[in-house]
Amino acid sequence: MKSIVLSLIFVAATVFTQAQNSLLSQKVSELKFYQLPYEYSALEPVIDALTVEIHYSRHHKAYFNNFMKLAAEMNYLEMTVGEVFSKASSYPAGVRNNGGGCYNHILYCEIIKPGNRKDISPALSNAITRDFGTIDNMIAQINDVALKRFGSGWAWLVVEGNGKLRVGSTSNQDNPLMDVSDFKGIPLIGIDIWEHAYYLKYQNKRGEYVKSFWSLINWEVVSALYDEAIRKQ
Ligand code: MN3
Repeated sequence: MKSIVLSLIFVAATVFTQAQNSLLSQKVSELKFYQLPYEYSALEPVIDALTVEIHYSRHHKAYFNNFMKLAAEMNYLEMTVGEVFSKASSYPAGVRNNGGGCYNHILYCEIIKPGNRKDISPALSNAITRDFGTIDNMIAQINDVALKRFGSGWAWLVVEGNGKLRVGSTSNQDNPLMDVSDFKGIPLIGIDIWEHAYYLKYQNKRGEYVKSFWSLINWEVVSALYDEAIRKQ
C-alpha cells in the first residue's frame, strides 16, 4: 500500500514539476497560454465559478497576452521566463507585472486543483515542524502577511537557498524569483490577494477568503514542489 501511495505521489510530482519547469525554462517565444486543468465550478463553494472564470479568462489571459506583446519590443523573446525574472530590474514595470502575472497564476491554479488535498509528504511535514513548530502556526503566519499587505499582492511560502521554509509577501505581481524582490526563494504556495481573486463572494473580507483558501490546498502538489525545490539546491 505504501509503495502505491509513493508511486502516485511520484506521478503527480512529475506531472506538475514538468509544467513548472517548462514555464521557467521555456523560451518566451514558445509559451502557450496555460490550460486550466478543471472546470470553473470545481472550487465551489470556497471560490465561486464566476470568479474563477473572470480570473482565468480575463485577468490571467491579459497578463499572458501583454507579456507576449512586450517580448519583441523589449527583446526577451529568446530568453527563458526564469532569465527574465532574474533580470526584472532591467525592464519596465510592465514586464514584471505581466510576466509575474503569468507565473503566479499558474502556481495559484495548480496548488488548489482538485485531487489529494489531505496528504502532506513526511519531508515537507518535517520541514514545517522544524521551521514553524506546527502547520497551524505556519498558516497563521501566511494569513497574517496576507492581511498586512496593503493593496494588491501575493502571500508566499518559499524555500530559501539554505533549504529553510519562509513566509513573506510581495506587492502587485512581483514574485520571490525576481531580482527586484527583497523576499526571495522558490515558491511552494502563492495566495493571490488582489481583490479580483475574491471580491464577488467575500467583498472586503480578505481575511475570510484567505482562511477559506486553505481548505482548497492540494498538499500533494505542494509536497511535490517542495521535493523539486530541495533537489535543485
Ligand atoms: Mn489574480
